[in-house]
Amino acid sequence: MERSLVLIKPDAMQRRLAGTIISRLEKQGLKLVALKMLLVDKALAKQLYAIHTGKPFFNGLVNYISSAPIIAAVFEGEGAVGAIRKLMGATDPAKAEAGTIRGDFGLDIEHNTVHGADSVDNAEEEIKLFFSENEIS
Ligand code: IDP
Ligand code: MG
Repeated sequence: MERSLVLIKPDAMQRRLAGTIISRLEKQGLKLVALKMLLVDKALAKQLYAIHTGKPFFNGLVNYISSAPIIAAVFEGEGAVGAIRKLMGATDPAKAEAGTIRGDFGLDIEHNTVHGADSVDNAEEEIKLFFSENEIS
């Protein structure tokens, strides 16, 4: 059974969208197996987004994700990684289809409401950044 990491980003938390986002994933049959609310520090933000180091938006992205508390969650299901990426929609909300989380709620390419791991390998690494094994059901 596949697992993925989902983050409910500061823009979603501020607009009281946490329940809506969790509900959309649950309605697709994904099972919540871990959940926590936390303020991401700069070191964790840089690890999460290490692949984007040096890009023009990197510093802004690190500051944004560590600017206010977020929810980190692990969802489990068949093909969970791909299923969640599909439910999230394109990175840029302006290009995300209606009915996707980013298409419906994203503000702009940075403040795009949710994070979801983009591969099974990255999901495993990202889950380890936020959860220890005994925090996952
Ligand atoms: P993803 O979240 O859809 O996987 P990535 O390309 O991995 O997209 O980018 C990670 C995050 O960095 C995005 O979700 C978004 O918050 C931010 N981001 C991506 N591209 C830009 C940009 O061009 N300007 C500002 N922020 C960006
Ligand atoms: Mg990505």
